[in-house]
Amino acid sequence: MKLVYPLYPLGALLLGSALAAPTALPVSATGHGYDAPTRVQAGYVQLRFSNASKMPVDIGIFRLKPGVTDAQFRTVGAQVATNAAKDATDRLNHMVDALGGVGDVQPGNSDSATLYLTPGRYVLASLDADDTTHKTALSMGYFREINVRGPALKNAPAAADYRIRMVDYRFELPQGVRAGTHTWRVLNSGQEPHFALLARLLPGKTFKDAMASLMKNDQQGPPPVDFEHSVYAQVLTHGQSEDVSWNLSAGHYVVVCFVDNKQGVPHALMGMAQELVVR
Ligand SMILES: [Cu+2]
Repeated sequence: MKLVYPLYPLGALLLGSALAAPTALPVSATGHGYDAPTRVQAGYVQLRFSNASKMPVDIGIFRLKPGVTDAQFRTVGAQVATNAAKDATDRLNHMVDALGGVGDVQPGNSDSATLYLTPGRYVLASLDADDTTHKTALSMGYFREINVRGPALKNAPAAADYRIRMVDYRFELPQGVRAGTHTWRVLNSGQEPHFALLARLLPGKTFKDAMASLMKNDQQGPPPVDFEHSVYAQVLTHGQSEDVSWNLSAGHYVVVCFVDNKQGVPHALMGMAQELVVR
């Protein structure tokens, strides 16, 4: 029996590394809401989001702060979605921590993001609204509670290919980015919440054109960037990061954050609009 004992730590190590992948969290959009588990273990989680509905849908993960109710989240979330109140984003930030998620997924498609969840009460939610009808995704059912239970697993993902670090109010962007599918770690080292949206400049358009368009409130004519094929990492509270996989074609991109400050000014107009070259 003496042999067994010294072998045990090695066995545990091998077993440990085999189990070290982020926990899968499968979620699908049905057209009437999210189909999702009601609980998941704390640690790194790979949100695997598929869209079985007929409309593009996104998903964000939010940890409710103590005492915050579902109803409060939904009320303020709807105000954020419809730009109904200048300070709605700020009020929501005091109610939740934003842990990331997946940007708009087209019908029939899927996408994933790897993020870290500590134990607590969470909601899966979309803070989108239809531009013309102002109908919110929340009112269509895109709101779901999920419990994250401890202890947290030690299952960190492998290092990402590229990294975007967000501070107040700037992006630290990687150099020498190659076209194709790569993993990106997006992390928020600032105090305010931020997100990163990458949109390619349309042929013949410059970063200056994109900035001029951002400055104007009344959008006339087509935008100078391809918003339709943009990719983005969802809103992250300070200290949070998420890993996403993006397939970028070569070109010049604008990286922007549209989170509003306390006065309702988008961060994009405070320095968080920068150029990224993909070759
Ligand atoms: Cu920002």
